[in-house]
Amino acid sequence: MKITTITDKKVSLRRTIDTGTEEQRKIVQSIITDVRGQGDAALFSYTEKFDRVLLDSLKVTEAEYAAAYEALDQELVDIIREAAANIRSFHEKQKRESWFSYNEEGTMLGQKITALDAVGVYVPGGTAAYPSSVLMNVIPAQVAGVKRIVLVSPPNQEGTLPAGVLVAAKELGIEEIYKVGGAQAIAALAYGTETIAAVDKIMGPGNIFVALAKREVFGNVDIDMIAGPSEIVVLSDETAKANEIAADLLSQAEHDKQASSILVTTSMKQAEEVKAEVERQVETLPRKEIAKASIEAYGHIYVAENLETAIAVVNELAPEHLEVLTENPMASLNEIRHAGAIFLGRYSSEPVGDYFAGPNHVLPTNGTARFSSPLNVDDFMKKSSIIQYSEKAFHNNYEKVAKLARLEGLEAHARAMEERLK
Ligand code: HSO
Ligand code: ZN
Repeated sequence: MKITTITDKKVSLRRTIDTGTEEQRKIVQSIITDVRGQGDAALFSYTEKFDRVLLDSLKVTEAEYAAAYEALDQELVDIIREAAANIRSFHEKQKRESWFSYNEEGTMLGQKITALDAVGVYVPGGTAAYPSSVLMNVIPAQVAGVKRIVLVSPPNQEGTLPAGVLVAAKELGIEEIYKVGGAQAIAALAYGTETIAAVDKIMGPGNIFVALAKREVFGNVDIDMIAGPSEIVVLSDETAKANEIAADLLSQAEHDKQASSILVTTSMKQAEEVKAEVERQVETLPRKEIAKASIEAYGHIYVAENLETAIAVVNELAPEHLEVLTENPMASLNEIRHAGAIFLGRYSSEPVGDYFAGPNHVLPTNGTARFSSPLNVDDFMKKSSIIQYSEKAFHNNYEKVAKLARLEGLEAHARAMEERLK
């Protein structure tokens, strides 16, 4: 890990989003065209081509669910239930109500809040098929009141999905789950096929083809953020323990070779200890190939001259996850402006948030915490404005409206007002 000393508060450390190559975009466009033209047939043939399995049905069968429960310890099922309850209760607090307000002229204005009708959640394949991400994407949708929630995920070589994903889905009462991944799954969700009816919004992370497909169908349907590789920044002073910092940095480094794990500290002594600890601990990890590559390419330690400068660096990075391991974490909260999730103190190790505490683990990456928020209930709801003018309000105001209309040269607008005086 490189160690850099920072004395200037104006550092420039932004990451940018991978927008894919021209060739990748072309592939994605032709997959989408095929799915729109051929429906299910295209899904089966792309699944055979990319996932190397020929399915006879896209739907998960009851036998597959039964086998999934068989494969998981009851203790784990109970832990999934407890995590789900924590996540649900956190998101229940976010739920907003419609509101209506009356003025003395008898006019009523308001906002009617309505859940989306149907959403699709993409669950990536391989080792990134996380049951926790099923919980994090589905529960806020359920709290919002979304009636139809569809899961899609690429099948493994046996033509099924990981047990943890199936159990998490079943625990949440998901009824539609399809074995299809990649750009073809996104196209199916956006445009519909014989088996998969189209949805209104597509959630969930995926590889570059999934991300490009989401961009491509955006507008026809809504999408969530385009998630980048996981990021963690630890902000510390000399009171934090190097071994704990190193372990937390590695927790995100193991996600992805492109993940970024950064320490911003006020102590050079600690910086050197953390560097040594990361090098020691990484060797003991099952996913050391990934973690090492990530640390090598994107791991960094910044030593700031004081806490103020350190916080400026953190705000510049605008990380997905920020751990504050200083003597008084709460005292810095006010100055921290940009981070997806902020973990205060040594007992709030990042994985607590990934799995269990309740806040969402779908968070803004790539510095987008400057302008966006964790996945939340609002992402599954939309608003309609309500306008009910009274006769009195109309008579007091129609002329003003007509004048504004004529200022814009829109005579029919003005006459619509005046028609009511006849
Ligand atoms: N840290 C990841 C989420 C995750 N971690 C899932 C473990 N499983 C992105 O926030
Ligand atoms: Zn994680």
